[in-house]
Parts: sequence; C-alpha cells; structure tokens
Amino acid sequence: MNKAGAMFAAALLAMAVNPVSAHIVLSQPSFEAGQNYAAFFKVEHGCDGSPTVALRVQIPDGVSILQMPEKTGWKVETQRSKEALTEITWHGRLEAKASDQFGLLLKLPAKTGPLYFPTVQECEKGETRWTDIPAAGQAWRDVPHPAPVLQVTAAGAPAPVMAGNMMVNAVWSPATPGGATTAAIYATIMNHGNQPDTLLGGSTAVAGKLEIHQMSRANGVMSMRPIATGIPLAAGSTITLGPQADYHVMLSGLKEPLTKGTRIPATLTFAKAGPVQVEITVEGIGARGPSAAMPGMDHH
Ligand SMILES: [Cu+2]
Repeated sequence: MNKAGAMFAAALLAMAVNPVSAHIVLSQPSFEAGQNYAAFFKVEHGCDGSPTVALRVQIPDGVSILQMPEKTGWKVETQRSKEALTEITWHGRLEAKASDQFGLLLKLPAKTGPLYFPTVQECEKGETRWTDIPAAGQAWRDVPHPAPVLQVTAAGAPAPVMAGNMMVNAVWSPATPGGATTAAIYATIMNHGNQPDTLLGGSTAVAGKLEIHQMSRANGVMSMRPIATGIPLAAGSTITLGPQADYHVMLSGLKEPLTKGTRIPATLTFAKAGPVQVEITVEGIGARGPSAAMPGMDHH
C-alpha cells in the first residue's frame, strides 16, 4: 500500500472505531418490534466544552415506558399528555469531557422502521438540540444534529419449517433498492434424514422466477449462474446459504422491492422431501446475515 493509501485506510479505521462520538446515540441501535427494550442514551460530551446539566428526551408515539431506573446524582422529571408519558428529563451534572448513559425500559410498538427520540441537551452555557430527523433519502449522518434513532426490526425469527427429513431455518434476504429486478435469498437447510436430497428451486408470488444459483470465481471475478441440478444436501448435513456461500436462491423478475421488516411467503422444493412453505425475512440493504436471534447461529 502506498502512503496515500495507508493514510486513507487509517482515516477509514478511525471513522469505523469511533463513528458517532459526536452525537447522542442509543447504545443498542436496533431491536425487535413489540419487545421490551432497554434504551440507553449515550452522552459523550457537553455543549462546546460546557457541562451537561439536563437531558430532555421526547418519547415517540406508540412507545411506552415500563421502568425509569434511579440514576445516582440525577433527578427525573416527566411530562405526560393524557395517558402517555411524552418526555423524560434528567437533571444533574456531567462534566463536558465525561460520558454517561441514561437508561429507560421501553415497550416497543409493533411497527418496524426507524423510531426517533428528539433530545435536547441542556448545558451550563447553551444547549444542543439533537432533534433533526433526516428527510426521505437523506442519511442520519447527513443532518447536523440528528435525533437518536432506534431501528425497529421484525419481531422474532420465524420458526423452522419441515418437510419430511428436511428442516429449513432462518430464510432471509437483504432489502432491494427501488428498481432492482433480482434478489438473493439465504437460509440454513438441515437434512436430518439418512438419504441425500436436493434443493431444486421453488416459487414466490413476488417474483417471476425462483432458481438456484451457484457462485464461481474465474480470474478473480465472482459470477453466478443458474444450476438446474440444484443444491446437493448429503444425509445428515447442514448447509448455510449466505452472501459468501457457494449457492443461493435467486429471485428474478421481482414484481415489487423487498422492504426491510417484511416477510415474504415462498415455496422451496426438494427432490425427495417435496415442497415446503417458508417466510423470507427481509433485512436491511447490504445485510450480511439475519438479524433475529437464532439458536446455534452466529448472526453478527
Ligand atoms: Cu444469483
């Protein structure tokens, strides 16, 4: 690597290590819809060198507060309208260069997507309003003072499905950008039988075709092609289809984009076990794996 390249890499690394320290963020930036979520708002500096004396967090519609744990040295004040708590304010003192976290136990709504918590950081001198909400097509980082955001994801992993000795688990796809006509589908497939079987293909209402693709590398370039003979599944074997794997399921002729947080019904067909109905969980664009917890799988 030349010197400019090395400096660029170092700059990238610095960004990766400390991507959001300038902002107020949630310590866990995504969580499942409908679940109890421990929200910790991380404050990592004061306002322009002035100590923080209050943190005022707006609670979005549809979110209820289950618990407000006591925080030593801080007093909590709440605002409500009708039944719901709409705002929490912590009063205390945090030195300008110190960091701290402010916790609440929340019940998340069933709806997936981003949930913003506009927050005002009051300091001895002045305040910073972390209340900007990115417009459609704008990234969170593109606004000067983004509101802390939680990505609410689809609840729970669908249960594994079975056909004969075949078990299919964790069927997922990255979301597709508008206008895309293809999508790759991944899954974990276990052959619990003592005979080999083959995944031949299948169908789904959202695409013209559902086929098996095989990846190959020629002269350092990855390419994929349909393989009519399907994916061989040896007796007792487990195969995980993923972005790095030899095989995937490919949808082509997509009739609508795959939207994050939705589930798409599809049928996978095995040579011996026959058809099995699955649900494809759509993850974020560029996802490398399924987000929901799945026993025995490394999903991060
Ligand atoms: Cu493909």
